[in-house]
Amino acid sequence: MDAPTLLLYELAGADPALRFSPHCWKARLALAHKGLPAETLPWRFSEIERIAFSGQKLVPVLVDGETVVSDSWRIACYLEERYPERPSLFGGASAVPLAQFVNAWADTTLAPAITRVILLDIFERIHPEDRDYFRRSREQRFGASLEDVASDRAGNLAAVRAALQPLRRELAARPYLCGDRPAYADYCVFGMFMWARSVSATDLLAADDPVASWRERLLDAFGGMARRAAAAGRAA
Ligand SMILES: N[C@@H](CCC(=O)N[C@@H](CS)C(=O)NCC(=O)O)C(=O)O
Repeated sequence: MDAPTLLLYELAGADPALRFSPHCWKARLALAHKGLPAETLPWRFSEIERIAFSGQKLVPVLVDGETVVSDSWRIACYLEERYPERPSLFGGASAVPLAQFVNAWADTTLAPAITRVILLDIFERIHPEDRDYFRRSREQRFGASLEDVASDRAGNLAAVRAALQPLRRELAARPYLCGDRPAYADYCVFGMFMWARSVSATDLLAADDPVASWRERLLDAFGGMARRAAAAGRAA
């Protein structure tokens, strides 16, 4: 029997091929890990109506037949439950809370630090119609202008590199966070790197950072799916 075709709504830039959301990358990687073909649909900040059927305003949104799931963590849990015969995203029930912790670390520690480095790059890459909303919502969130948030480039980049210390320590001991093979906890963190890679020419990692070889391995995973994706300043 052919695998079903799923739909994944992903945040896109002015160029619809540019898919930069870290949470959408987590969902896309989860689908690839499960070997599930999915049609990925570009979605922009101002297109709230297009995902109104999901009952909320954020992407990723996964549509699997009659089932609609939003939120990357909920999508991963849904895929694990719905497709148990396919490779496990977590490696067993007892590993789920740990993956959830890594996701929380990526969302609450890494993402805010990375945002400060790539904020203006995001602003430049999004559709002109999305810019007013993006500026207003993010300036409200930060309590400062986009330009002020991004002004200390060297300091902001140093903060990201410092925040990566737990990842650096673990990846010195094994090829992936999840062991010999990547799994969902890896994708939670790698999604953050795909976010930066998609919109910004700034490399979050120093050339000799041990995290870089893990990132290279994940760029090559699934036949180079992530490496081939549209990215700022890089040939597609
Ligand atoms: N916790 C959610 C976060 C989803 C989220 O924040 N999505 C962003 C894209 S990265 C979004 O849709 N933003 C729309 C907006 O800011 O209006 C998840 O993990 O999926």
